[in-house]
Amino acid sequence: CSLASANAASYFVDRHVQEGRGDKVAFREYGSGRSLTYEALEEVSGRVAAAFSQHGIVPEQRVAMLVLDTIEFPQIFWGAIKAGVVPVPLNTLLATSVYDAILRDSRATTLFVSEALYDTVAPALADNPFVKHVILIGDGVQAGTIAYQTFVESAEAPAAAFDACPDEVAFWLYSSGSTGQPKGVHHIHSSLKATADTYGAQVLGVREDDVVFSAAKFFFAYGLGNAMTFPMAAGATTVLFAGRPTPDAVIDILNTEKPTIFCGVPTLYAAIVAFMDKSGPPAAPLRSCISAGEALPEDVGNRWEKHTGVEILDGVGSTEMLHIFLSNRPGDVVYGTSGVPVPGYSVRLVNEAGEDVATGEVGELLVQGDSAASCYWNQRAKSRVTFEGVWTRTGDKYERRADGRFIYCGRTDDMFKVSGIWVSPFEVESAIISHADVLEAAVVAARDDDGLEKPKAYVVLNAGVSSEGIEAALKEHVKTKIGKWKYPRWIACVDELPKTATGKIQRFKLREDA
Ligand code: 3SK
Repeated sequence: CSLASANAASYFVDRHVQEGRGDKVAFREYGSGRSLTYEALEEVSGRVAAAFSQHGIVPEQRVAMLVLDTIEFPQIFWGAIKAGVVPVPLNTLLATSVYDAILRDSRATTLFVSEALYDTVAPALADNPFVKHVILIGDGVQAGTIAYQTFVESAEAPAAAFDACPDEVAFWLYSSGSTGQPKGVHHIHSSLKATADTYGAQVLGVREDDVVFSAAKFFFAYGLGNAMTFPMAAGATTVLFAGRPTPDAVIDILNTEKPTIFCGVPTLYAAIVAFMDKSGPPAAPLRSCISAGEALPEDVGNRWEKHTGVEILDGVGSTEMLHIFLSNRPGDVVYGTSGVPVPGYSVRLVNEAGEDVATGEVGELLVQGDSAASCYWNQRAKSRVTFEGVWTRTGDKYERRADGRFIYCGRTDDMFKVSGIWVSPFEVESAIISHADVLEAAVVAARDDDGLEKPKAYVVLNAGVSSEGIEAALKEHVKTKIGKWKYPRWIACVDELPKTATGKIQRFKLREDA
């Protein structure tokens, strides 16, 4: 299986120059004026690949990337892949102790770090036995580090792509850990094209003339597909933003960069909708908007579409499957559902005995497709229960409706029974969010005086709304919307909900408190 063309960088990067698309801008940064053409990316990624061998960093070694969404990210990511070195993009919002754990777990020999993130990771480097090279991206200087520019210039000429096998590990991602336990997920060279050919081309339909902006960052599998591999597969352009995607920042990017495709997560869509209620929609030529990370509340989808005139394709994916495998389709969106399987993927819903459940019943979602990860690094027990032959367990509970659409019911660990009937926290949250005074909600099980489980809600109210009388109003609202036994017996108004960096609510933290 020794084919240079199986190296993912040959397809995503070098092919564009061979096909005469070298002058096209692949990436441009919002706010800085910096950009990168496909030809420049081919050249610099080749130099990065050569610089690895210059520094004794050899194929299969891991290089950690604590890198913001700037043009250096694709240079390093593809440079590593070209060299057969394994890039490990890291969530840029973690704490020092988590970087310490991940750097040790991955045994990365090299760390690329954006200057702004250096102080957070530096204490984790002090007694790390594996990291030999720290490469600093930015204008500053730090003792013991190599400036990125110096690293790139150490290469005399760009290197050609390493002869990779399609099944060979190309990169790792650490799962965002909604349970608090990051795991190194192994992805192979062919998986990148597998997601671009399926969801990227056949659902999102990215075209060469598209300009894509993803509020989800590169380090998240969702952002990596949205902003890197899908636009690059089509020869399109991506707008990069290194900062925090607040509603006003996103609206400004939509107004000034004029993307045709916008990729967000439900929390952000909810906040932008509240923002647009006051200041109106942006003037962007959007033709497609997508959402993932968690299920999009129906009300948020409807309000976004009312403001912008563009539907949101809500879908579900996972770090293990690399991107979205269930999705609504353009022109056939039903808010409140996750749509239907993406071409190239098949799904099953199973009960605890592993038997397929009937239409209308809740089961755990299993998925099959070519982009599945090969394993979790050094976690055999977890790998065996997640990757069962051709099927990957998602840990999500779903119901398949008679029309074939899938309805999210919560994580397997989050579901609970009230009076013997399953309650999906997500369904209760959706009902609460549909109240005009509520921005966000999270529901977990708490025990009443009899030791029985009942829903407890944590609620973030819209700006300026008083919490007086809200408890009774929300209880009544939920009762009428979804059924009497599902209403939250307790309601706590909070300023914000605990979330992973990618926007998933960390219900395990709320359960500890409940
Ligand atoms: O959580 C999701 O829905 C998701 C989607 C695409 C890629 C990765 C993830 C985790």
